[in-house]
Amino acid sequence: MSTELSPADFAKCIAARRAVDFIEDGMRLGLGTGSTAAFMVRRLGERVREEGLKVTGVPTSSRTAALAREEGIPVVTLEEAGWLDLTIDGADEVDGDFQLIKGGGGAHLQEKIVASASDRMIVIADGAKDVARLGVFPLPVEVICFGWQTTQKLLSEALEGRGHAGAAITRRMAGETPFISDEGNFILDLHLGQIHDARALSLVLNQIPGVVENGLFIDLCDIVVLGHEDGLVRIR
Ligand code: ABF
Repeated sequence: MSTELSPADFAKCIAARRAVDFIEDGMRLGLGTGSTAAFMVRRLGERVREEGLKVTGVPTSSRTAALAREEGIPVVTLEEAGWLDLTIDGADEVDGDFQLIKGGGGAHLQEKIVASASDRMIVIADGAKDVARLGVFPLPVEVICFGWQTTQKLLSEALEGRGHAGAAITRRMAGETPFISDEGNFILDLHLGQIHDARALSLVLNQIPGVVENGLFIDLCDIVVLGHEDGLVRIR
């Protein structure tokens, strides 16, 4: 496994595979999006095939749904599952209070809904995602397309009032065209540098007209599984 992977992917892979050990027979699972979550889905597929593990999975994106089906994992909708025992997902940053920045993969809206519908959430990541303070990674905010430039202006004004005057806000692109989320919305990335009060900022952002959801995950993550390039996996 470690021969063909880059050091960072190896770290992601060992974290993802270790997290799958938390999965028990009969669980209803939230399946995250991103490269780390993809390692998790593949390992889960191995357990389903080799151990006959009985689980159902609710994917957080169309990409994850396709991978889960490819791995032979029974896929259901969140409505069909009703409630989930466990969500396992990646992150872009995790701090010492288990607060997260997510959404680098453009799926934080579905990911936050699925995580909120779960008894527990495990975040899997390579050690580089473990930070003292959130904010170096640009904070994704999903906004509806209608009036997005007005929303961008209102976001900028709100950030000015929170000590982020002049912070860049960029519309995420997919090549030459704007990135469109699975729900048909735009993603604006907020380049904040560091976030002093993630909980308060999250509340402020979601009050702005046109904002659907932001990538700050507060009080959702229960366990962090971090993989390191030396092969060590740390769980907290
Ligand atoms: C998804 O995975 C996103 O919310 C998060 O931004 C991303 C992390 O991607 P990767 O695992 O590829 O680093 O959960």
